[in-house]
Amino acid sequence: DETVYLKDYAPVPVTVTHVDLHVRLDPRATEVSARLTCKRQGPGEMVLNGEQLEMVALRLDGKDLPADRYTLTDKTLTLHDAPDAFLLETVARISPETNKALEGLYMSNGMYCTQCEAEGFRRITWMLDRPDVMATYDVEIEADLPVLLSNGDEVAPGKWHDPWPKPTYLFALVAGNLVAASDRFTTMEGREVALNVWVRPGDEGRTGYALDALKRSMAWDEQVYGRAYDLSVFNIVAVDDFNMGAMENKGLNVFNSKYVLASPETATDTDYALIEGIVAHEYFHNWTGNRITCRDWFQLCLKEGLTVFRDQQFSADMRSAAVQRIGDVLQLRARQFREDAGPLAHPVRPESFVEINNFYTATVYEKGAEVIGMLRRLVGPDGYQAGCDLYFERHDGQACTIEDWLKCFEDATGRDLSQFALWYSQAGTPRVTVEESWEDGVWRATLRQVVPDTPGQTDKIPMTIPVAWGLLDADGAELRPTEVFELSEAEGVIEVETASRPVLSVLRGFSAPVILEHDQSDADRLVLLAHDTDPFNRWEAGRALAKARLVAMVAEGTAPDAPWLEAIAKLARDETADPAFRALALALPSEDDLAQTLHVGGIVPDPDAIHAAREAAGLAIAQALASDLGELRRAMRVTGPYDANAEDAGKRALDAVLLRLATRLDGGDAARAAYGAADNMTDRMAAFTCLLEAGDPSVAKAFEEDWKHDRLVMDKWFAAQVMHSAPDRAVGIATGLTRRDDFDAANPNRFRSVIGALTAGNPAGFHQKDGSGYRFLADWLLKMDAMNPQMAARMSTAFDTWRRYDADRQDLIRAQLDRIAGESISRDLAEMVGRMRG
Ligand code: BAL
Ligand code: ZN
Repeated sequence: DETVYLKDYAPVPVTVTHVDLHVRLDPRATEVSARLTCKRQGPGEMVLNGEQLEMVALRLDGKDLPADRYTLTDKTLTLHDAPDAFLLETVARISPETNKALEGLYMSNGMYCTQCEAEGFRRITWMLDRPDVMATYDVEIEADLPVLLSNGDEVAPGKWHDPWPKPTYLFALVAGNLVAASDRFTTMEGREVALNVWVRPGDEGRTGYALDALKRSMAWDEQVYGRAYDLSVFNIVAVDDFNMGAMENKGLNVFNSKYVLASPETATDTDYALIEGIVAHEYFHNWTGNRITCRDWFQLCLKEGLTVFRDQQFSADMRSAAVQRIGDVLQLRARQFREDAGPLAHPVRPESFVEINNFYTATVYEKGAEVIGMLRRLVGPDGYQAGCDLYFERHDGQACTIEDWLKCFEDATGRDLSQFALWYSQAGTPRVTVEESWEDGVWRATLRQVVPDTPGQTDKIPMTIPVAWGLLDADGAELRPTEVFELSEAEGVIEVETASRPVLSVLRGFSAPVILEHDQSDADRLVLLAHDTDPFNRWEAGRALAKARLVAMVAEGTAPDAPWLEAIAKLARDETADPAFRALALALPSEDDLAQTLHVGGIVPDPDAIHAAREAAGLAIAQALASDLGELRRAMRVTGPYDANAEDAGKRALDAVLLRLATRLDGGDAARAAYGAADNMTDRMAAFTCLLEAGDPSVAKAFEEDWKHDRLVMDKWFAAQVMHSAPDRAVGIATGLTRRDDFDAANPNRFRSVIGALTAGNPAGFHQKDGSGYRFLADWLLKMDAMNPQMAARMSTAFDTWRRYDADRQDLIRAQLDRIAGESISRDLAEMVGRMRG
């Protein structure tokens, strides 16, 4: 059994305090010489990790180590009778060119780069590859290449010194023919920092936004968290082949080029917003993750949940806080609620794993961030700041646990957080039901919570749930401003004396990651949609109304009703509301969201019926707004050159929604005009996807002609055709795309742009009842697993909702899961498939 358990944690008997690396780069025969300064801190053998390494030399204190003093396997190097203090020298040979797993040292488009989180360093050299071993580093890189980068400060060409002790997972090395866009930043402590964004020659013109986002992130972390940068240089490198979005290596962040490179011609507003958020996220890790790191991988949320929360705060400050919050909640529900409701549910801090790469999940990241948000609400902004200050002061330079984090808030505020800590250990999305009554001048809301069973966890204990609420009167005037009710038992009651029946606005700002069951009337929801002072709940009321309609359309075959359509049309025309907000309010709940809602309501979701209902609702909204579409779109016209700012982006977002409605009525005339007139990728993609939906075959050809030279834009082209095709054609289109010469499955972005676009972007296409979507995915998972197990394992989660569907679909999915399990597959994929089969 390869399962690792949190309860088994023990510190290492012999640690490493300094690492001296000499790396001589070669595509097939890179030589890594390591000198580790080792120190005993307890009894036991020293077991170093090392995988896919060829041993060239092994010396202890300068002498070759006799064979009886060590044991070497394909995973470990064990030293017998190691002394109290010694220097361990190893020389390893590795082959970066053939490394398609993109873990450890590999090559991407002729450049060398590394990815060490979580356990990639062991593919570079023998080392204690775990986060509680923190060492300083000296690195020397030898290669006939112009740019040689590693962590820390450059002390001579190709020689780097990192004075800040760090775990192996934060190590990085980059070498290649790169050029930098550069700038400077002076920290509040007066430190001069050189900032560089390294890209391939030709891409320099697309670095400005990332560089600007970096400077804003540095200033924000000083202002809001009092955290300054701590080296003389901060490097970002854009890499085309990258499993994740980006990686926070100390002083040398490595990014998927998709999240660095942007120009108005090639990137959309969404890309710009993601670049801003991810640049900030990786930068913020310098304190939450790097200076204070995790004791073990079970504590991953200590750095990830907190850093996601911090990047969400940053984006809210840079843009519209309301729009940011709605976007964050949409993501949370789409990915984390889905995960929490199925066979892959796990606590924010898991208690066991087989392959840690399988736990870089929406639960650890996004629910982890929600837990921080709840903590901040419970202790208040001042308490939160005091707790964070104490955390940075007390734990700088340490590898910590969730207990360490919470203790800082207990000590800073005097509050007992033992019940709150259940958010880290109990999996599953709590359900909170709200029942209202109004009698004899007293309004009462009874709140009840249930934490559902999840794999391996039953009979859960009530948690501390901060429920923000307020009251409006029937005309929408505010009766009670926002307060926080702490629901800490199975049941709680809020009572207010009021002469008239109030309208409740509950879970304002989505104050807790729970599923709310509140049987509110349409009339009350319409009041909230029009008047709630809490913008999140204004949007939420509209969403609840839309969901109720769509569920009835699917389950009962009803048609959308006039009052709802009128309310939506009114909101679309409401010039006092932010266009970005209106765009979000006009968007219908996703097909996957509806499938989950039906499933929870005891109705087996039919993906085709859901798709058809959404189409019908879209058409009805288009008809309700028909006479206004032209004028509304004209009002959204942005003048002047493209700017990625939130205000302009909001106008373009609303215009795109309106164009999609217009396309339902005119068969693509407006979209064709918009495509021709577009001077930026946001408008161009909006028109392109409308034309794909309208079934215009010429547009894909034209787009390809214009952009075939650009890998990132072509990723959009691949994905759009799959996502915006009719469901019964989606698998065929995806299959055709994978047969093209420019479909390179080894490139994660390209792989996701076809396979991920089908599974996540065209649910009715993926769930075709002949099982062709399931077969297509399984075929690709098996192919991908042989190259890049991490990627295959992540993509396999598309199967995790299989229990929602009808018996035929369940059988078809199970057959594919059984087929995969029967093959010789990686530990990564085996763990995922095993959990999904249950
Ligand atoms: N640490 C992996 C990438 C990220 O979360 O920043
Ligand atoms: Zn992170």
